[in-house]
Amino acid sequence: MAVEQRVTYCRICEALCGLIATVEDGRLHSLRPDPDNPLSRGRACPKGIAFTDIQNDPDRVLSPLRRRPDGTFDEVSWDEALGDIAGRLTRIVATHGGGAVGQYFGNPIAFGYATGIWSGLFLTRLGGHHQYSSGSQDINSRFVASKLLYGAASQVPFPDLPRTDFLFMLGANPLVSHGSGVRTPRVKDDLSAITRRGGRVVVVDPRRTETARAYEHVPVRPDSDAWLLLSMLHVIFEEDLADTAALDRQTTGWRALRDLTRAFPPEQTQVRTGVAPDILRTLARDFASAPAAVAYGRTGACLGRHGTLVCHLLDALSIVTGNLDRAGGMLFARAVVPLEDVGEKTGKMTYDTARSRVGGLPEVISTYPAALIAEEILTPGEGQLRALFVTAGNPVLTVPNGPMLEKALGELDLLVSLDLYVNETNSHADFILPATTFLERYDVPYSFANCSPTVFVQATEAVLAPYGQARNEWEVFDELARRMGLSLFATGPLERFNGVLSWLDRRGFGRMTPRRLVEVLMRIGPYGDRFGLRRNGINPRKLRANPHGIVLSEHAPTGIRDEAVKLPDGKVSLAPAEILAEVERLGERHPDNPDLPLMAIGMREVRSQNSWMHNSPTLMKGDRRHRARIHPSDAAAAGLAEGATVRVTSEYGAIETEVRITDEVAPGTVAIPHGWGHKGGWQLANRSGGANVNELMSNDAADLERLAGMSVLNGVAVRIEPVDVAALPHPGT
Ligand SMILES: Nc1nc2c(c(=O)[nH]1)N[C@H]1C(S)=C(S)[C@@H](COP(=O)(O)OP(=O)(O)OC[C@H]3O[C@@H](n4cnc5c(=O)[nH]c(N)nc54)[C@H](O)[C@@H]3O)O[C@H]1N2
Ligand SMILES: Nc1nc2c(c(=O)[nH]1)N[C@H]1C(S)=C(S)[C@@H](COP(=O)(O)OP(=O)(O)OC[C@H]3O[C@@H](n4cnc5c(=O)[nH]c(N)nc54)[C@H](O)[C@@H]3O)O[C@H]1N2
Ligand code: SF4
Ligand SMILES: [Mo]
Repeated sequence: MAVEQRVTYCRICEALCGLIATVEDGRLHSLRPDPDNPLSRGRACPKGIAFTDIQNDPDRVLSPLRRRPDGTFDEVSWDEALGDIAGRLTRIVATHGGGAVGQYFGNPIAFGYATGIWSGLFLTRLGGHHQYSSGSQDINSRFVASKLLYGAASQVPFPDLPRTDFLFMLGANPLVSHGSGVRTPRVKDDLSAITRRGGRVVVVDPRRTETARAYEHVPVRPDSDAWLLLSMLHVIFEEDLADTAALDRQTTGWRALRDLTRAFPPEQTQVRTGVAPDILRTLARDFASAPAAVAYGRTGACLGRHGTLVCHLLDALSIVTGNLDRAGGMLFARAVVPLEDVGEKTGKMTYDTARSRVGGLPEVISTYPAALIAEEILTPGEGQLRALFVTAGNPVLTVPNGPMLEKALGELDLLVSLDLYVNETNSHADFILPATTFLERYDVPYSFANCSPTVFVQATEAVLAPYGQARNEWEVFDELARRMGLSLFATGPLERFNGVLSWLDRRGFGRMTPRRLVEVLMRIGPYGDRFGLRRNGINPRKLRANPHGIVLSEHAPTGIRDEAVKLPDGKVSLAPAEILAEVERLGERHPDNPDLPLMAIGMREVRSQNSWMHNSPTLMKGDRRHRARIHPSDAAAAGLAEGATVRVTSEYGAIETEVRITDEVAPGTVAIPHGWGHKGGWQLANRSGGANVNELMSNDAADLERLAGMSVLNGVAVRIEPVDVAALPHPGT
């Protein structure tokens, strides 16, 4: 028996922890943390280790599936599947034009560099513009804030955790999520090191989360962060705590921002936020006077009714206190693989260059709100969506109003999915194509991996040959293009990479693959060897020789604002018109609905990954069920006992799930995890019950966050009531 240990890294979440795979005769035996990975140093979370269950899952799709009229699937050959898909697509494009074709790409795409580029090229080559992603349920508001502040949608500034004295964290729970928008595989160590050296970690969150519990918690009412941040800025300006020298040097518009905050003293915003003015004032003063401080937020900041504004104000807090682009503050990312730089330089990281057909919402880096997919399918007329590719996504569970999307998917002329499983979305597909897992492909991280306080790079070869007939996603798009007689590179978006491409051509590199592209970019990038011109630079050979990864610099660079900010004057724009208008709109909040007195927010669980790891026996061990967290007083008022079934009703839908009574949520707040309520090909997941919280969310264009078209998933008005009368508490017991 051939047993081998192979060094690689996990691509489930942004920590990208180092892993060692034990491979026996071509099959994965087990995964363990890599002690020699310089960043994760022998740490991995339960999901990373349990990925063995996914890799070897008997429910995994390992050959192409084609739908039969009765809704079941036949296994077919790749040749047959691709031939059939190419033929059907060709007919759709001939009849309705390329504008009828679209794609949704899910979260796992962000962990590899190849699929996004190739599927994007394919769609653009067809003339399609219906592009959607999980980003509109995740981070697009952050991208838009960056576009407005820095002129660069790809700049997601991150906290310099190893050197900060004050981390102000709003709407993130890294002890569970392991960090997002900042790469910090040993996040617990990084946060505790801050307090150990005398600094502070303050967590603003409606729930007393795992992270809030470990540090200082400031409870806040859901979706009130804009008011809270405006008040913090108010205090900082009012008490002359702003670093005006830095503001003059680095920014424009700071006086307009200051004037704007005048209307938001903490005494007035308390009714929204629930934060006492003295607490807020002290917090603002402490933040401003810390030697180095940084404000950081993630999905809790991004998914409310004013997500873009909140992201903007969070950055403003760091900037106004002179903490931008300096040690211990908020840092710009300099990409090891400058893929997105190419996009920025060639004007491809766009915002609002076009509007959606339905709802008129702006594109964000060429994608539209995924909440609109259902209506784009159902609304007749020019540009109606008729053929959809779903790659590594499960929008029926992760996008608002899954039931409507499910119905709409059935109206498509063609639905093709590339996935590991039959999930709740692609169970409606005409074809499910088996994709490789991350262990079955070469990778080098880019994008968010650059948001790393220590500059680091690691590349990995595939540690396993694809199981069954699984194929790399990019190869599927490459092959479909070939069968349809399309060249992905002749014209279209790869014109952006034209310099690189013609260079490759001249050197006789042959067939263009994503790996070639990425290796060239890495070599010409800021840490690259420039093909021999820079001796210490990295190249593919060095990466192969250092499989645990290479620390390129202990600290991320500072003083790079000129390079990072892409606005014409090179300065950060603190008061763009869009943001000013959004502050104006803060007044026009939905009136409170007395029938829906509670507010639902999301939460993540250590042993879940959105909707797709509930089929792992290891992760589902014990008492794992879907539960809504409800405060004892709300539970009592509704007559709900621990473990009872609760009906949660919003303006848009209702779900039933189990109650978990806990004072970690404040009265009036209900925290419900997403990604449950399974009915796919994953048998254990199906048996685990639970409900799809996104049935409570609105997919109406008018309800989406206006600047980025974000789904509003936090702070959603609901009411609760018992379902099972038998489970009501007995008087006297
Ligand atoms: N209410 C609420 N809803 C939310 C959120 C929330 O906080 N609250 N969070 C949102 C966020 S942040 C996100 S990112 C989205 C996620 O939304 P999605 O990306 O739509 O959903 P996932 O559950 O991540 O599903 C990923 C799919 O990809 C498959 N997969 C896994 N690895 C691979 C691979 O390597 N290749 C291929 N082809 N397939 C693969 C899985 O089997 C699964 O079917 O959910 C969003 N929805
Ligand atoms: N274990 C695990 N890890 C994951 C994932 C997973 O599903 N499971 N998903 C991955 C993905 S796709 C992502 S994008 C990241 C997300 O990474 P994080 O954003 O760090 O993850 P969350 O746990 O959703 O943290 C969001 C926090 O915002 C809070 N919140 C909700 N509403 C509000 C509000 O109105 N105001 C404020 N201030 N806070 C609010 C929630 O209570 C929650 O604690 O996690 C990644 N890591
Ligand atoms: S924290 Fe867990 S899921 Fe995320 S990269 Fe590390 S091992 Fe993988
Ligand atoms: Mo996400």
